[in-house]
Amino acid sequence: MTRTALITGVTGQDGAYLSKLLLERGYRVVGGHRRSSAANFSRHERLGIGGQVEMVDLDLFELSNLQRVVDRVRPDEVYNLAAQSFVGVSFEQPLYTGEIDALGVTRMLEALRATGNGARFYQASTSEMFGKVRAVPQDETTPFHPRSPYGAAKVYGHWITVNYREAYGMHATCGILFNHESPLRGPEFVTRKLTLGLAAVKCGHQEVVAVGNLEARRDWGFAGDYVEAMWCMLQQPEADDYVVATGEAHTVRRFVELAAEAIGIGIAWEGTGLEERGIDRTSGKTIVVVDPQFFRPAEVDLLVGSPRKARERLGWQPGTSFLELVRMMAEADLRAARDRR
Ligand code: NDP
Ligand code: GDR
Repeated sequence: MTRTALITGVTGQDGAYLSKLLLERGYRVVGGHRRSSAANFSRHERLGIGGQVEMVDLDLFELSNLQRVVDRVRPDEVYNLAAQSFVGVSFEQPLYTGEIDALGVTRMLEALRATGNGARFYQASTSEMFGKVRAVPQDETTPFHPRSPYGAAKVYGHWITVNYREAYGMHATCGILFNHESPLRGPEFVTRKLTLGLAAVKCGHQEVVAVGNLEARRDWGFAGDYVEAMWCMLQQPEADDYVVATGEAHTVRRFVELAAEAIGIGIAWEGTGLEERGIDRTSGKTIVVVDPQFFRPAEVDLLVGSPRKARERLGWQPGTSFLELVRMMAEADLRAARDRR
């Protein structure tokens, strides 16, 4: 029998990759998207699945809306990917971030509990919950210490999911995913900002790329690999929590260097602190500058995860290396920038 999956946040990076995966596996995929003045399904178009997902209006702000959607759709699996997902903006919009990323999860769980058809639930938890890390690498037992309203809201979303599992026996699982990127990544996140910006510099569309903290270290994987882990989690007989990561950390600085190299630019660094600049070795021009507007009021310096449990229990491992990921993103954005000429 055809299984039905409901994906909230279906228009986002992960929503698009997960839709493609589930369609390929024969699911009926229903996507929840919030109303906006211009519907944006461009990621689905880019993955060649435009029009294949059944779209429903869904906003995590509105409990009655979620109840009606769940009643109508009768999902077997629910992937709760919707969120205000940008850490930087969460400092500017802490209440909205809490409404959606914390209480929104409870609304979704309540809607499912009320329907009582036993749908399996996936919550998009995050490495940002580890924040000021208490152990390196981080795994499922590492205590949380969030460093942003986003991280704090996600900790609530995580624990309420665990609570509904324990209190009501729901098959509710949290995937604690570390940063995952792709050519479909939102342009405000540092990796995509860099690949878009450097491609624009290369094509003469812009002079410089301004960034914040070059020393931040992240465990970056490929989104296409990570949605596979989400699906594996919901196929387990028992619900549980899993870290999904590569186990490798790199600095933002290293990402700049490799992304530039991938499109034929050699970078040399000059100066320190706010005066530091990335220079194009060939032209001698400054192409990367540091701008304090991109610093965060409280920073997460290092995140690196241990994917051991996911490997042992789910048989999951990342299929794309860091270098392959950087090249994939840099080359895609260079091709697009050239087409804009
Ligand atoms: P995106 O920012 O690309 O997508 C977020 C999605 O949520 C969009 O579809 C957005 O809709 C939707 N959304 C936002 N607010 C609401 C709302 N009030 N009601 C319904 N939908 C809403 O995020 P990603 O795809 O990168 O991430 C997916 C999830 O995984 C998020 O919860 C994120 O916090 C979490 N996560 C992401 C990681 C990553 O590295 N990518 C790592 C760990 C966790 P719209 O298109 O209208 O804006
Ligand atoms: P993050 O991703 O906060 O880890 O959250 P982001 O790419 O925004 O930042 C990563 C690190 O890079 C530093 N940085 C910059 N960040 C941005 N956005 N822009 C810059 O110019 C810049 N310069 C340096 C940041 O300070 C930070 O240290 C992402 C989101 O997808 C979350 O939803 C998800 O939960 C986590 O990853 C895991």
